[in-house]
Amino acid sequence: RNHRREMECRSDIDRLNAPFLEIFESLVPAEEEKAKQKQLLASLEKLVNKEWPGAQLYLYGSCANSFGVSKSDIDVCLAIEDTDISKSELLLKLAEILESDNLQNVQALTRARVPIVKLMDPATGISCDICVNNVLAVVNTKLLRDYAQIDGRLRQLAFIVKHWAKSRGVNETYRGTLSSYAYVLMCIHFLQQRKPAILPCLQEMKATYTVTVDDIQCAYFDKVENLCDFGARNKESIAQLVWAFFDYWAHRHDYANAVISVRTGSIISKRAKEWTRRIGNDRHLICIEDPFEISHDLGRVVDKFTIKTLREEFERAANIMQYDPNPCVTLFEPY
Ligand code: 3AT
Ligand code: MG
Repeated sequence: RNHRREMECRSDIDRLNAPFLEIFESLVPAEEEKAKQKQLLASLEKLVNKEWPGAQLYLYGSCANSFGVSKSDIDVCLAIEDTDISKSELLLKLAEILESDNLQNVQALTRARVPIVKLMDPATGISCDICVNNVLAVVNTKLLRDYAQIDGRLRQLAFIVKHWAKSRGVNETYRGTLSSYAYVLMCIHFLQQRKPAILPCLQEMKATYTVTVDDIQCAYFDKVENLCDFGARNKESIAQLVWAFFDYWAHRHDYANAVISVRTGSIISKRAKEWTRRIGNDRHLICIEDPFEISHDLGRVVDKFTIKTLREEFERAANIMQYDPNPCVTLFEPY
């Protein structure tokens, strides 16, 4: 069991850099698209302020964490204090306001794990999910964005991994596979573990940013402009990193005992977290600790069937990176 396979990287790996970078570039949203998102946010805020003058709207998720591919939906958080109505009533009221302003497909999902209102703006074609007072998501969005500024290879790797996961159908939490947020954390963890490290562990450094959200202290070093040559000693190319990422999740990760933890910049044991037993629906078959909500395992959506699918997909990807003559095509073939 402890016999880890030591695989050599294929000898022509760097031949794949240019095509991987091309894929990355093709996924990055244009400035024009970002501008449209900002416009939509501003007009939504104006509308909301007619009913709730003190309320503010924040972008979060991939449109704000710098891991968003073009044509993504946008995630918006409505921050509102001291309302005397319940969250469900608030969402229903919000839906009513949006609908009367001619926004399309307006739908309040008050019973979802994270209750939201969905809508589509016909002027820009942008779809949008609005949640209420989900401040932790705004903070984890900032953490991801800050990590992305330290070394450009994180954003390249995460775009390629997300694109792979969407192409292969393993980016669907409602079907038991992982969220985009989980994949980005897997990439950050992986780059923290490279030797020499490509990313530091911001939560282990002296805190320059501190907020308390729902009794959770969120604190980390956020002066990332001072860290922009942190990863410079590591010369690995994007093709090598894509190869090593899939090799890690196919052959090196210890699924039985290990929890990946971006918060500590290391691996911790399932035992230490008491994640060894199944409790309710939480099975802990692949363990990814949330950086702030540390009792939250982002792998808990994965069940005994989907863990198999996931691991087969990691193995497929690792094999392709190792042997396929044309990995930049084969990797993303629809399933
Ligand atoms: P896509 O580009 O939309 O696939 P995303 O990063 O926007 O990627 P989601 O739309 O799934 O991902 O989620 C939006 C944000 O919500 C991302 C993260 O800030 C937060 N989030 C998502 N899932 C969780 C979770 N399980 N725990 C805590 N925060 C989460
Ligand atoms: Mg999103």
